[in-house]
Amino acid sequence: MTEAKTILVTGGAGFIGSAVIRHLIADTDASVVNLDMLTYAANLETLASVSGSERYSFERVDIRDATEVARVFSQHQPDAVMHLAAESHVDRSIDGPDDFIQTNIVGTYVLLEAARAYREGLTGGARDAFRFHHISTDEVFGSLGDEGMFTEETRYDPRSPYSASKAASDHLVRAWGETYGLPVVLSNCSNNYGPYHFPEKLIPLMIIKGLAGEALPVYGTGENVRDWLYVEDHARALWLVCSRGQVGESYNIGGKNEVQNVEVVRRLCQHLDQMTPRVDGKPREDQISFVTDRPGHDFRYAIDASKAERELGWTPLETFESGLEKTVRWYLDNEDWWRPILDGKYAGQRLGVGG
Ligand code: NAD
Ligand code: TDX
Repeated sequence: MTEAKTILVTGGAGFIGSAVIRHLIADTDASVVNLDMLTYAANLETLASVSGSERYSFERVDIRDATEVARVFSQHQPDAVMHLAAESHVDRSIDGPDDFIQTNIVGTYVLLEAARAYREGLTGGARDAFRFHHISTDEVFGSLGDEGMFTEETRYDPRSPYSASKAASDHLVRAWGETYGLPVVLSNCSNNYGPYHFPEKLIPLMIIKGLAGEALPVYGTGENVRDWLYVEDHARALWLVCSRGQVGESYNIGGKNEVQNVEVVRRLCQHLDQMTPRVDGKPREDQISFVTDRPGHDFRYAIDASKAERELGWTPLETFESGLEKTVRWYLDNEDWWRPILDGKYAGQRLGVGG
């Protein structure tokens, strides 16, 4: 798909979608249509650096609204869809799975049907070049023990309402590829971190609580392992998957940064202590508090990204050390971005303890 000109990005007002849009506007000549219904997780200020571009437009639309989604396809005539819109927080899926089923499964179905109908109306090169790229997670593969890594061949084994809904949407996307010939590509990525991350997720929550002198709630023993990837490295990978990936294929994306949760929190504390020491001079590690575990807490994720490296020439540029330091610095410098979230949408309370 070398001729792609207009990219329909769903969920572009979220954490990863906004990084994709900033990358597309800054580093390619593509035009971007951002389709987002603006849930609690969205923030249009995240797009301030690109919203003035004539190559950017915004549509406030729910992906479950078939009429509106069809209108957006017809009006903007996209060459590709990068589908990121989703409910994304595992803890919220434990407290209330319904939105996850509706948006992640039904919404993806609505989008697939709209893409199929729209592509039927295209001719020649445009029809062949059209792509539907589904952005998914490594959580669809389940939980690893101490050894091994997820590859593209790993059997699906989702264990939370969130990961089950993402697995279902992956299956729908593949089915639309096989059955209707929709040119689909998929990617499954590990944990992202970086600027503009909603403070319900581990890293931004610990930075903000660390600054406030509050307890840092580490679930269970803190020995669970996540494989961290800087969000801008993911955004570059996603554009490579969309523009160069083979139709029908999926690509695992990961940062080769496996770290235990408690170690992530310790490193964040050390960065904060260096950049802005506590008034009493004590280390923020003292604030770490081990709390009741997440129900069904996956033990370990680790991604083998060699296919994306080999076939797409992608490699992460950020190390975990440099990325974490940049991230802490960003939260220190951008309180005007996250403070209103704490005051309105989410105040940092524990989520997902289950019934
Ligand atoms: P996010 O929660 O920050 O953003 C999601 C965006 O989708 C928000 O802007 C929200 O308004 C929008 N949205 C939600 N429901 C919608 C609907 N019904 N219609 C239209 N828009 C809707 O999520 P994120 O962390 O940026 O994740 C983006 C995608 O990447 C998701 O599909 C997620 O599953 C996947 N993913 C995330 C990670 C991660 O570490 N965050 C890792 C791998 C994959
Ligand atoms: O307060 C906390 N304490 C804690 O110990 C929080 C919020 C989390 N945790 C643990 C749970 C996980 O083991 O930290 C780890 C990371 O938690 P999250 O930030 O909630 O991410 P995770 O559940 O791993 O899922 C993320 O990565 C994969 C994204 O939210 C998903 O959208 C993505 O698919």
